[in-house]
Amino acid sequence: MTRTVSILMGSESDREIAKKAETVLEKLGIPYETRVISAHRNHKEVDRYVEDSKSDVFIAIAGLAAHLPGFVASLTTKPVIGVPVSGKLAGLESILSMVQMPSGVPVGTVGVDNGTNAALLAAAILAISDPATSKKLQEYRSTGTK
Ligand code: RP5
Repeated sequence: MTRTVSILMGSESDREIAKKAETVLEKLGIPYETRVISAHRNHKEVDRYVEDSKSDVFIAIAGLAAHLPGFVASLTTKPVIGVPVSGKLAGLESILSMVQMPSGVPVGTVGVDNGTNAALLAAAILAISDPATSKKLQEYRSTGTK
């Protein structure tokens, strides 16, 4: 069965971070789809998207009062990886919104603007049940590529 990843971002302004994740997933041959979808502006759309999605892992990229990762996590028990985006407080506001999710609704959080690590973590999750992805991930990591 093909495993897929959804890359969600709160705004078009987050696109460069999403591209970092896309680049890694492409190198690892992991199918993905990317959407601009805001927890603040289109929450019903986010709800529908997550409900209907066949993706195995969600990467949610957001800055400022970054509710997207937490909202996605509230809608699914699949893994949600949050990527804080550098904003008014250098991304501290968004990193805290992800790291400080209440117990019971986790968002696995990577560093500020680190779409690369989000994709590598998503790949690591998929690799648990997919030997081909595991092999590609080991090769990628062994090259030291950032
Ligand atoms: C968040 O607010 C987005 O994820 C983005 O990082 C930030 C700024 O959004 P825009 O004002 O550029 O739409 O919702």
